[in-house]
Amino acid sequence: MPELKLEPMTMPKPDVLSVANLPPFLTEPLKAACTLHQRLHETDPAAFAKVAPHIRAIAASGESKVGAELMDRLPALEIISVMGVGYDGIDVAAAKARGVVVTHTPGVLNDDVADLAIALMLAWARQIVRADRFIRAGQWPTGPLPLGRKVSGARLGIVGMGRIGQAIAQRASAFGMAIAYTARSARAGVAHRYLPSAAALAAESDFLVVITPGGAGTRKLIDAAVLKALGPQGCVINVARGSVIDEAALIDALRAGTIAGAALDVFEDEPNVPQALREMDNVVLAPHIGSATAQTRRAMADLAFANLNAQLSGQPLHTPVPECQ
Ligand code: 8YV
Repeated sequence: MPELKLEPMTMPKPDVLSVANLPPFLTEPLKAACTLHQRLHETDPAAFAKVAPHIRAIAASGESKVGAELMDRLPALEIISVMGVGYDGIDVAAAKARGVVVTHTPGVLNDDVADLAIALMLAWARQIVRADRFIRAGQWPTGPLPLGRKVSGARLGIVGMGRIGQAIAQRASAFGMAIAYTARSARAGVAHRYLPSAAALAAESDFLVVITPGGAGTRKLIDAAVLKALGPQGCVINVARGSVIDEAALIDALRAGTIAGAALDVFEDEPNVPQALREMDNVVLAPHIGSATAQTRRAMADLAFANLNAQLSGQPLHTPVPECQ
């Protein structure tokens, strides 16, 4: 009688939908542990319709938008794992209503985003980008670069005093800056001066750094009135979300000299940056690189994977968003 050979029983790999352009150090472990469908809902709707009922997890970035319509097509969905601290693009209420947990990656990117806020402030005030262009264009022999602005000892207003806001304050203290902040309420354990509104803070700031979460609660928080309060010597630095600043009002204020300048890492409609901003000399621009170092992106990817893996293997989550705790 021929010997009977039994195939070992293998558990099917869970189906995961990626809704972002995620780095290989996240997609590689995902591919090893799961069947990864890279943006299939956008690239191949027919194929997506077939796998949608089996998808148990979404892998997203801080910029991803995941609404109720997509969730409705995924009846087996258990988790949306965001590789990013911000999750304003995820409809968390809709997720909770469907029993779906949302996780993010707080903590591991504080240093990088705070470093970038300081770098942008210095780049604007000390005209680093302009100085570089000046030399490359062969202008040094024909005249000096106009004088810049002193940062050490200046007044810094921080809009949002969470983990990253505190990391910015810590760095600014080393520059001898006079630090004040605004937030929904004064933060216990933070010694800096609290002001109850962005306008009140702006009125007493040379540099206004915006680092508050995005979403409906902070949309256009920095409006024409706040920019007017900041005044003609003031500079606004945004490392939060484009939605927090009224971009049209910002462009008007920069044009009219209502404020002196801006240093921006985030925009209302990324990756599209208004032509008006791109043409202005008193603006420093960066393409949303707050957490974009190899070390930090890897740490974010590890945490995003750990959360997804924990959910799919029935383990406790590492960093669910506050609403899901
Ligand atoms: C990244 C971010 O742009 O953490 C956030 O909220 O905005 C960023 O760090 C992105 O999420 C990287 O995937």
